[in-house]
Amino acid sequence: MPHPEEDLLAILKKKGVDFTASLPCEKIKTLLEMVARTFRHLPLTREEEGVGICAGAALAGRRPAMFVQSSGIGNMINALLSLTAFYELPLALFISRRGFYKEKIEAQFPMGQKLPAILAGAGITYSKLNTRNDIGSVERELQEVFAKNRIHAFLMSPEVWEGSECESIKVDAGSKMHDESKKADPASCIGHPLPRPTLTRYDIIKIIAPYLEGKAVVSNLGWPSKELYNIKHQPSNFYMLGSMGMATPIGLGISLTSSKEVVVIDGDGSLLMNPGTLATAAYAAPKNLTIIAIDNGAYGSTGNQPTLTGACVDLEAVAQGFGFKKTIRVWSAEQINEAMKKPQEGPTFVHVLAVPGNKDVSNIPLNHLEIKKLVENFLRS
Ligand SMILES: Cc1ncc(C[n+]2csc(CCOP(=O)(O)OP(=O)(O)O)c2C)c(N)n1
Repeated sequence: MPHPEEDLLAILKKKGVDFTASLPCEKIKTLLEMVARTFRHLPLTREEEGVGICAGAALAGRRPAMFVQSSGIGNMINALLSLTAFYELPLALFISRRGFYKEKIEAQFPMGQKLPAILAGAGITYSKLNTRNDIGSVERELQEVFAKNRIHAFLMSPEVWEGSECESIKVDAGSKMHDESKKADPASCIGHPLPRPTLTRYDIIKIIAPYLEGKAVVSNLGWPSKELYNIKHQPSNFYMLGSMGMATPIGLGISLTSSKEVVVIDGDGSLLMNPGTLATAAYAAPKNLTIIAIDNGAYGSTGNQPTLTGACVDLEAVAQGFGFKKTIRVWSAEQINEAMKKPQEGPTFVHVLAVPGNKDVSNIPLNHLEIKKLVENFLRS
């Protein structure tokens, strides 16, 4: 019976890996749960910080391993070269390689397909794990990582996990992905405990949909965009298909250069990946920008792994701390309607508390260039 996740973790244990960090990819969600249960594990807000954290752990004598999606390498490359490689520190990178095997999301192609060339260009050695039969090769490479203090990337195809009989535990916000002993006590965190919401992202998009009419809308990658398309498609919707963390920056760019009203539908995980953009938005202060942060406390599009908003972060306080003067927190249909009705001079930050969950809706039948054309036509009209 195939248990590729267990086989991989057995090798990691044998080679003394004792510190792990991850940012989720849907294709390795079972592996991530098992890593978090097996090793000391830190959930990350951005792949790049993991490089720094693992460098610190390596300095203290640990044997670190990171688990990320191929897209995440784009967020890590400078730190990998100017920190880990430069100081000759060990780091094992387990990369869920997308854009390569039975890929349905075209936005995964550019990074996934060019990854070997990017790593080769950066002088980072890599090996390909195409099927579960390749897992055995990890042992030799891991030996080298820790003996010679270097980086090695394992490019793991989704095919490796096909037919796996490893059980996926049900992941809820607050599940085992967080090391409970290290978790902040919510009562000691500003704004926490947050009110208990009942609405899902889909419910919330349904409520705000009438207020989006005729506005430029930038929607976050993954399920949020699919749900928005199914609830209210309009030519002025910019559906992100990749580039996590860029929803608010894109909306900010539009609002600064066009007279249209702009609404960003962002997510907690994505805002935590790139929170500095809230400072830039507060500083630039476009009046026509509304950011709707749907905070379900989870990476909803990759399997509901909890984000830190469920543990210690108050996104409304974050926006205020970065300089937003107009912020509001809402969690019921009445409150959301009220917040959307009020004609506001922005920039406005609407923190909408939600429960995790995706609506089973169809894919967006437009490709990236069609989406771009429609939005360009709208913005330039
Ligand atoms: C750089 C990068 N890292 C990881 C991913 C995988 N990924 C895609 S969507 C997503 C979760 C987004 O979570 P959130 O912003 O909270 O929105 P939700 O899906 O919960 O609405 C992740 C981790 C990615 N696409 N890019």
